Amino acid sequence: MTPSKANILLIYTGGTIGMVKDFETGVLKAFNFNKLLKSIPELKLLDCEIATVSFEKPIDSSNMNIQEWVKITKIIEENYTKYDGFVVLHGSDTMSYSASALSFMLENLDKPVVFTGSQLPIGDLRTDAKENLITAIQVASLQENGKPVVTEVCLYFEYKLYRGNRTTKISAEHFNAFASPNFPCLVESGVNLKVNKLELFKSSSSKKFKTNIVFDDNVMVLKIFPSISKKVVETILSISGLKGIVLETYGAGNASNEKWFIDLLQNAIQKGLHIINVTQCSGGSVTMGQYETSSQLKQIGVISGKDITTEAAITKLMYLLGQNVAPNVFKTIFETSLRGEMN
Ligand code: ASN
Repeated sequence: MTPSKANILLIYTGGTIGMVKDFETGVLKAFNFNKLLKSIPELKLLDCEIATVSFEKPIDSSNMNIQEWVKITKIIEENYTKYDGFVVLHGSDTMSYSASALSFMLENLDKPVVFTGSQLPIGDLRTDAKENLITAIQVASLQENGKPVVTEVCLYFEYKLYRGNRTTKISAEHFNAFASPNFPCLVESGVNLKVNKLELFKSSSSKKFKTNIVFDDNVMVLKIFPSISKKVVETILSISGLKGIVLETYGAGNASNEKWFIDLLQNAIQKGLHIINVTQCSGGSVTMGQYETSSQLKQIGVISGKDITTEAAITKLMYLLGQNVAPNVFKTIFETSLRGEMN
């Protein structure tokens, strides 16, 4: 018996991939999906069935937010049993945030969800869109013994498939626009597709796929810098309704150990604010207690983000707050890898 062709659902949310230049202003704006598909006759040559669905109003990914993530999640949920894999066309600017958010919204995935996009519009002569889109579809179609090979939320860009919640956008110029500094790539596209099987995420196969669409936006990212003032930190920590902060610190999770700074953080934690320590470095991990400048952070109950990206940390925070995780276990759960987002 010949194996049946994979059924792929292509979800178009917007982004440069489908943009065209406005005649009058010269700015790039999201465009109609059907026109976009006509620009890629190669899609017909792929060995899979492709169905498409588009956001009614495609957006530049700078306008992404929780409501739009829920829209993508609902599309996947409603079509989950009908398709073998999903490819999400998305702007590159916030693609790492969306891939991270979706990794938490989609639980016990047993099918691939591959985000991709491009740096140049699909109609551009030198576009990177075609390779990204075609290979993303091929990756989503990969099957072994009738089962999808990839069963997680990923991001495909410029010959590499990454775990989505490990990525970060590193270039506004190069086609190679993403990096996954703390986790190896899952698939490399050369003459063949080389799958790094050992690194693929395996969710518990006995558990049923479900979605978590309640996210809490009472969060923020605070990047510290030498000379950050007491007034600024005090004002931020007293924002009404704020429930969690991703604190971007130096190196292995270090920050000033001036008394006013530690006192402000301690006070906020005692009042119930969750503070996550992530590093400003593009690679490596937070290790609180390695230096004197991080020992107090550990003592006052700051949560270690370990080697998580800021994108994954802020979306995980929104997710866990949305789940109403009890304060006494919040730290333990945050410090546990839920979708392979940290080591
Ligand atoms: N501004 C675009 C977006 O994120 C950038 C891109 O897709 N390359 O929607």
